[in-house]
Amino acid sequence: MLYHWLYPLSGSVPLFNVFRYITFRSFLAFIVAFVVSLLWGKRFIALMKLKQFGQSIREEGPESHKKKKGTPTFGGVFILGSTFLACLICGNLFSFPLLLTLFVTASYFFLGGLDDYFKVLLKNSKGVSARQKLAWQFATAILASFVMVKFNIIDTKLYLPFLKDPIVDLGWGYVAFASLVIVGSSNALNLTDGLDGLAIGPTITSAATLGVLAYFAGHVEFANYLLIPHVPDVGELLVLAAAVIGAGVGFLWYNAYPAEIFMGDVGSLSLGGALGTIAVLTKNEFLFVLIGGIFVIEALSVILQVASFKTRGKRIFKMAPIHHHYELKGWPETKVIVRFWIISLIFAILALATLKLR
Ligand code: 57M
Repeated sequence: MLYHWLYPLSGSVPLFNVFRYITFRSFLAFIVAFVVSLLWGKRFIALMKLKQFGQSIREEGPESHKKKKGTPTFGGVFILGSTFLACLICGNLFSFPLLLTLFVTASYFFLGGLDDYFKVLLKNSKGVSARQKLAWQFATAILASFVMVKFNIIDTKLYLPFLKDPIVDLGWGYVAFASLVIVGSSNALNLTDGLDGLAIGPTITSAATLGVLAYFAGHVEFANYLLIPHVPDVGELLVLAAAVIGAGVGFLWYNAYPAEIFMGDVGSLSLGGALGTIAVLTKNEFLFVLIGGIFVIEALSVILQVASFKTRGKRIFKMAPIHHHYELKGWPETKVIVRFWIISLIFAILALATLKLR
């Protein structure tokens, strides 16, 4: 809104010219989201405690998790609330990439919120069924991807890291591919969200990396120089990424071990959806496997564990997702968390390094 209100006045007030710059508005979005998330978080936790909206803990899980019973959840409400507010204040609301990413995020926010509502408030442990969740996730992702292709917001070609030319043009098939990336990202982040701060750490590193990539892809000269596809208007996603980082750091203040609040599905499904959509809109679908490497490893551990158990009757890991495996091996929870953060940081640096190797 500041962009829409103040930038047009820059003729008479030259200072307002700064609102033209995505970098300036991103910095502002980070500050707004961080401060709102930090201040709102404190009150939100107190409210959740008062209402006794706490997490129930599965019996079959690691012993160390039993003491987490009753920890307030729904933290995603103030993460995403602060993110949306920061985008509203600092973003260019005429940017289609920004609007589409906010659409997917809001839709998954609603889905996750409904699931948490059933699980926590109605004490229905199953929440929304897996099938219903997938149907909603795919419907949203297909609609968003269709709009991207139909209105030529992005092309339908696939680009691999290290190669400057696309490998194949999927045509309308790209809608299915993009939807898989978005839904996969949402669910992988959800699986990662099982230890204090474990999901928000890699969310912050991934958002930072994707934000930088969005800025480059949206800038015609940088894109040409780096030999990456140029996507008009996509630079605005740096504002969203910065808002996610700010809100995420504010949330981490409370979610750091020992957590005072969990983000809930309302947070994990929507943040995963947001990252997946940014990866698609910046044409980094494959590089996202590296950027969000922690999410990929967590999801793969579940797929392998379930496949192995079904076909051979044996487990590969002591428990999946893989963070439980390390917990059961005796690593303290904080060691697993910080080591996973370190790995996600290394993945982010490696991903950015690929920019110069084309
Ligand atoms: C949700 N959520 C946590 C919190 C958070 C297919 C199967 C692998 C699915 C998987 C699953 O359901 N994963 C998705 C993971 C839960 O956290 C809540 O859920 C939200 C995220 N959706 O925000 O509201 C628990 O995680 C812990 N937690 C923290 N700190 C945090 O900041 O400590 C969460 C956030 C919380 C808290 O204990 O209660 C969850 O795990 O439920 N299922 C599993 O993860 C289960 N694994 C399993 O069944 N493995 C089998 C399969 C693969 C064959 C195996 O390996 O043999 C385990 N989950 C748990 N205990 N909790 C089983 C044991």
